[in-house]
Amino acid sequence: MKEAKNIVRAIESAQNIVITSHRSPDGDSMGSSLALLRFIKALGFDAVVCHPDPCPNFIEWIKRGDKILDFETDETKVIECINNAELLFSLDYNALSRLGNGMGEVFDQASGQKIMIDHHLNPEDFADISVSEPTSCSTAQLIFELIDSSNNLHLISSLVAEPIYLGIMTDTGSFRFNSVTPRTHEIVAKLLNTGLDHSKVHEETFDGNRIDKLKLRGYAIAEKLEIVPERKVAILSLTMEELERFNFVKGDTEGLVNVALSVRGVESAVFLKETNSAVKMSFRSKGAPVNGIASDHFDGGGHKYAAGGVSYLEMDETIEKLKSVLINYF
Ligand SMILES: [Mn+2]
Repeated sequence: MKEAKNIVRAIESAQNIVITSHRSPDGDSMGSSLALLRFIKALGFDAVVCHPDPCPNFIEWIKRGDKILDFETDETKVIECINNAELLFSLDYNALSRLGNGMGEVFDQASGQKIMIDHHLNPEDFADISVSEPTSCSTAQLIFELIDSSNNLHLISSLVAEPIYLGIMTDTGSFRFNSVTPRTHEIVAKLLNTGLDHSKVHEETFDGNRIDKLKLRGYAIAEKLEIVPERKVAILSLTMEELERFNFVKGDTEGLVNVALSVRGVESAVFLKETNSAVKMSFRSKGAPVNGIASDHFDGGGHKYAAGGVSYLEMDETIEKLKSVLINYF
């Protein structure tokens, strides 16, 4: 990373440092934030991590006593930190809208030096130094590169390695996506050499299921999974009544669409979830693109192989409409 030495120099000369990341924290936003924080501490300095909203339960454990302020809970404090900072990091996002309205404006108006480190496409130009590497599997991997390229590998303890591993693991679907390269595995080898307990990271992240969540998913697969063989499409739906029956909480249906997609012979999957206001739809595919059907018929859009949509019809009518248009896409 050619900017690494400049970035470390900026860390060494700044009075107050703030690390930010995007809304709805995930393993990579949490991992890259905590890895950078712990690296800055290992250099002998300090920083404050400020996120837009609180971190979800399943990755709460990665904090290990480090504090993360969030704008939703501690607005005044976050504004104060951002305004007083001489150096501000933007990790795992490349557009200020990803901070949400309130925090985005505060960040935009802040006078400190801004450094963006990110791996998404089409970065906005808001930072003084921008490290934009869309070929990197995760921002956590870029934090490793920052540490490596500034000749500070010796500062990677297992405490620094752990959040880097978490970010790489979650952003690569546990090392299965195309974004994983030989370099990723080289980095992971170095992380393991610090004494990091990698199986603990998997266990803490994925083995914290509530029994209600598992029963809801079991029910969905046993009773509600429908295959349309002529179109190689799987359809999975859950009504509000069904969700309530299993004491649904946010996150319980996360990734369920990928379970439908994992059926042999199935090339595309649609997951429909009823909410108070509408039926929300997730489209996934490993064959034909799905953004077209989402934007043409369900007020949505997204990427070629992962898209979202919405329907204001009843669940039954929505599924009927979906089935009637499948033939045009699959
Ligand atoms: Mn990421």
